[in-house]
Amino acid sequence: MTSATAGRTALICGTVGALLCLVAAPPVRAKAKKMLPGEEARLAFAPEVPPPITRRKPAIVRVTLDSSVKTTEINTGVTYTYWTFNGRVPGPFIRAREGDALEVHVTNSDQSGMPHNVDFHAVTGPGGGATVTTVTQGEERVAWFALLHPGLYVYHCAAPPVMDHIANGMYGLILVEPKRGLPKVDREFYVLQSEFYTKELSEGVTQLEFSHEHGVQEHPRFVVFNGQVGSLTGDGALKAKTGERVRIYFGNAGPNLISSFHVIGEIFDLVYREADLVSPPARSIQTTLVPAGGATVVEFDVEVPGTYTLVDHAIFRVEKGAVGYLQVEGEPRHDIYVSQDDPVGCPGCMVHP
Ligand SMILES: [Cu+2]
Repeated sequence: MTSATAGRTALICGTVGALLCLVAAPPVRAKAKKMLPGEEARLAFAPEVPPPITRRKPAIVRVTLDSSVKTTEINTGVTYTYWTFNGRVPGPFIRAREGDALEVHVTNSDQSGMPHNVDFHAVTGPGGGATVTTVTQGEERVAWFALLHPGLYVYHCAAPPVMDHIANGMYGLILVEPKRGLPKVDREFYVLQSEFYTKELSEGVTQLEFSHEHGVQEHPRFVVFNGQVGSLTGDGALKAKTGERVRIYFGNAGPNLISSFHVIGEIFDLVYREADLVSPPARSIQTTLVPAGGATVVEFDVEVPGTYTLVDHAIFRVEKGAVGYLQVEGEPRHDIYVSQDDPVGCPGCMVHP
């Protein structure tokens, strides 16, 4: 057995509850009494979230992350060439369970020739997996990682220069559910904040170019939810009904800014601060800090119908795109919210549409 094979065998057999051994070398496999089951990872693209995991035993969870570039609108009438996982920014939301082994297949369809890889903040080991997943166009690498800690984690590309790969869109979230699962809610949403750094537009040009210099200066043109301005407005607004309980899985890919995540008109009933799914959650929170490369999970009941506004409460960032809506339908609740006069909108203010 080579050292690599022995190590891989040790990982799959040893850290995942000693159940056993999908890729074990023959002598080990022969001793296996029970094979750890394998399954495809549950994936969804923002703002969707894959359904909860109902099994109560560990599994090997397979996921393929393919890197490619894609040019699409970042703001109305303005395009940007994103670097992506699976063709989208943010990349897919991956749902797994504490004790699972993540089997990741990393591929590269990027015709520019750039190498890419994946650093999972959910992974214990050098580079969060980046050091063993670097691929160039046409290559595939496979690695297995034990998911030892429950939580909501950022993943991102960490190929050099790492800041450019993050700044151009190579990130997403992976949820590692606690072994007992999470409490049932009515709606779950995937929202990821990030910023984009671009050069000035020349006259007559509608394609924005990346600016490493503005990244160094921490001077973003856009601060957005789910990859582009307006992703959670208009037809993209989140929807719920009165009486429902909402959970938002909120990540911050940065690459520079800290988010002061707030929903205007709501108070978070629960905040799993910094996406800590082990400790008791905080209660009755107005705004929660989410560091670059970090995440949070918030829950709240929606009692009163109307439009609620997701913002980074560093409020000038609303003008850079950090705004989205949750539209709640239902009967009025005059026992909670009532006025002598009708509400007055403020067209153009963005926070009270
Ligand atoms: Cu990359």
